Amino acid sequence: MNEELTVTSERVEKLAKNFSRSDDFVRVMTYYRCAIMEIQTKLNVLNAEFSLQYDRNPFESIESRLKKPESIVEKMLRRRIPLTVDDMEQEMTDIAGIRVICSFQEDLYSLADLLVEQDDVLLISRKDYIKNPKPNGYRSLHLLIDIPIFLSKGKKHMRVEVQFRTIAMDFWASVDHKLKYKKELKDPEIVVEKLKVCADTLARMDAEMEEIRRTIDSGGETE
Ligand code: 0O2
Repeated sequence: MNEELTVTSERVEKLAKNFSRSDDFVRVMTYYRCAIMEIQTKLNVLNAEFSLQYDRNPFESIESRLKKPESIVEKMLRRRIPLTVDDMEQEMTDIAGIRVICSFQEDLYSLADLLVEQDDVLLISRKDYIKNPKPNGYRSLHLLIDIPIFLSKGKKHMRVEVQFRTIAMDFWASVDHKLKYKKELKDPEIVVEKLKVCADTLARMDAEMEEIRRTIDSGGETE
């Protein structure tokens, strides 16, 4: 067992326990939860309307999460961000996260565009790891969004990271995520290489499925 790592994670755990106990932390996390609800509602409305128009739902499922206090503290320490709730709000952009899983790549882009076009949604940044996959093969569209939540004493702007991906991209990312925590891998380089091949294969399958859908939508005629 790596002793240094154990000491570090113990320290993180202890700091996280104190940090997450404060009233300010609990209040801000509640605001992030509200921001997630706002975006989820917007996506559900778009899903319902889209299905009327095109006879299919653009997304299969939505997942959401608030970053755990341990992960927040670990990242803040790593990035040398002072451990205060104000600094957390200012510097951390992934406390609130939503993942939208779609069947087709085309729908994923349409949904993302429709979301950011809304009056009260402000797009802060857009990272397209589908057009520009990460070297390991990771694919997803990441939007960082500013959204107001309406509280009893006024309006508060919150930031939420929204990840859009297809079922195939999500399958790959979930397996990749799991493997990263497997420390007993015998040959990680080969694994990384094989995972990259899988990611590329899945991307080709996504493109083929999209092609099949287009053929069906156009009445079954092929070019
Ligand atoms: P979790 O557990 O999913 O929350 P930052 O987000 O600031 O640390 P960066 O590089 O700006 O750093 O963010 P990036 O890489 O654009 O997006 C980070 C999130 O994207 C990750 O969050 C993952 O959810 C996902 N992600 C990015 N790269 C990979 C990858 O190679 N494999 C997998 N499975 N997911 C990836 P967290 O907080 O790391 O993890």
